[in-house]
Amino acid sequence: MSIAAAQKRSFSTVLWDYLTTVDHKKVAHLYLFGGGFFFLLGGIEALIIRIQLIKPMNDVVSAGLYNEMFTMHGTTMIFLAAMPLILALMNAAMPLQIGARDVAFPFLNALGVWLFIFGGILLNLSWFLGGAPDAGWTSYVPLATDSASHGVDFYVLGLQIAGAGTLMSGINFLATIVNMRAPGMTYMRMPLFTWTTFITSTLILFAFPALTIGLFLLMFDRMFGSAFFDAALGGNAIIWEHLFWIFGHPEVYILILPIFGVFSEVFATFSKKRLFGYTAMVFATMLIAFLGFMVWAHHMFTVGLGPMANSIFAVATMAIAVPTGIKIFNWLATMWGGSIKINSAMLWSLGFIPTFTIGGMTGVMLGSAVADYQYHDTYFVVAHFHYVIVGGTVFGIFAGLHYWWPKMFGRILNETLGQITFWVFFIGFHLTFFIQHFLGLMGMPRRYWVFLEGQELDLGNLISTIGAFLMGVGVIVFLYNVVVTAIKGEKAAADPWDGRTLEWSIPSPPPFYNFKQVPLVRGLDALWIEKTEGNRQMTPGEPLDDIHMPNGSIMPFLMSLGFFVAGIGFIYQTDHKLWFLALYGGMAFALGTMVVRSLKDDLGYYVKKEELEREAK
Ligand code: HEM
Ligand SMILES: [Cu+2]
Repeated sequence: MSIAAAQKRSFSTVLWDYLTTVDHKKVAHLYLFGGGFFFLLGGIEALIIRIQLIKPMNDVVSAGLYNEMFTMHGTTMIFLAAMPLILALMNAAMPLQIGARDVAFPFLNALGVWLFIFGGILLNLSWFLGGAPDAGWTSYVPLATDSASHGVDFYVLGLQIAGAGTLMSGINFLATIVNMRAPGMTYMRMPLFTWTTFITSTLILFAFPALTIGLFLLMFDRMFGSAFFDAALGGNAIIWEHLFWIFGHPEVYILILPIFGVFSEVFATFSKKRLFGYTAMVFATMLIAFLGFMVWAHHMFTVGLGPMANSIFAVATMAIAVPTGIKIFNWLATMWGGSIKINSAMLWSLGFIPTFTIGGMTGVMLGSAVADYQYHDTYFVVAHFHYVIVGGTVFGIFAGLHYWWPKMFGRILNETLGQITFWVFFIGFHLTFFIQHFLGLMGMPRRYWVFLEGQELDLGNLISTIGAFLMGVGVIVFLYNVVVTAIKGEKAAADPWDGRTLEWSIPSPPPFYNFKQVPLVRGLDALWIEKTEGNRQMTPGEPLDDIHMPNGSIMPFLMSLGFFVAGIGFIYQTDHKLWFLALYGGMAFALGTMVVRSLKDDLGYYVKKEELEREAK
């Protein structure tokens, strides 16, 4: 490979390049395309749900198909859209923010993204192979163990494979941030997005194993005759709920903490001020992460754990409002007196503050165990969690994409289209979900296929559906923007936003080795410090020298393919023993690729110093 690789490349070279890439910047693209695709799919499923609920006693979809729709919508949005899109932002920005040339384990990074893609494909194959999962994204037993089609099996195997990928990414990011920071980049000089990536990765590290275990037990109950959750045989169905929510509650913080990091970068950059209360922000993030592990049973208030347990979990839940409030006020104080520039990234961030605050307030309401008996499993809950995951995570993903798009693709997204996207989506969002609070309080249950006439639920549901379509329009405008930008977008300078952190000190898009010389960091907002002292670029933290790079590899793709085939084998071996061939074959193939990977020395290659010098001219 040579640096002067700017020639026009054919489709197959580009494809091969992505199939074999171990470069975090291209892995970010893969997460973006994969996550974006599934976001559209989950969005279509949401629209089908809303079409069914547009009027009372509607019959556009059958009851069974409706169950599949909301199950796949929730599962897809959480695991295959929101998380991968966040991983896209992390891969795109975090290594650059700490002045690293790559992540600690580039091969593992590629393996993570392919496991996610194959897991997502496996899960969605269920639509074509006799029925999708239909027991909700929470897959509560005994509903899940009794579900007759193979749907839930696809859920178990698909999530197991995709989840393994996420766990790997988390570990990889931890190792990267601990080991690969540029000289001078102490922990308390790290940009906030890097901090939240770090803390989120610890959450992944501790939360995902609970899901893994839960899925294994469910798999054994459904496929191999065990009875972990079967009360009739001495099992316990509540154990599933505990395992699921010990994972599931931290999961919502995995979805929101990185986004807090995005907003912190955006507010600081476009207010031209250093983030207010940086240290408090870091510790508030840690505190939220810690409390996030202590509150899972607030999803189980109505299970009957008793008043003592309910009270403890209620208090712990409400306590999270404190560090979250600290953050909200710090963002406001960051803007206070700043020289504020309002563009698309800023609009999403500004829109987030009131939206997320509403979501937080209904969260505190739900955290009251007594009141939850009334709200539980009503549309109030649906409204609450969409206010936090859409008003938080999805807004933040859009903010992050508008902010880092120039760095990721070398072009700036069209500003007008960006603002149209925001306003259409924002108005659509509040139309859809605000009214659902009241539908819930009026008794409309969650996950019901139809509602009755004459219960005053008609108008609210109609408005909600109209809002959902507006959101769809917003997304279409965004896609149009992406296409327009790709064709004739404005070329981005290295530092289009007058940024503060290291990623803006190198070209857009960055060269494959990121930093020619790893920069020397002298404080928080490293680039800003140099700018204020009149330096036009970062002072290098090392002499110019050969750069060691990893080789690309098709192995991560093949390994994931092996697990995918084995997954299908697992699902169908209950029907016919011949499927054991796929099971063992896929496993053997995956393990074979691991053996090859372990035995083959792959020392990478060097970009020569002379080549780097020549390029500088
Ligand atoms: C395009 C905007 C969206 C619309 C119109 C929408 C609509 C809905 C509706 C109507 C339900 C409730 C179904 C029912 O209980 O009967 C639902 C459930 C759910 N949604 Fe969304 N949604 C949207 C976006 C999202 C996003 C972005 C996420 C996550 C990142 C998400 C996560 C969930 C989850 C986890 C459930 C629960 C599924 C279940 O009960 O098993 N939604 N959505
Ligand atoms: Cu929770």
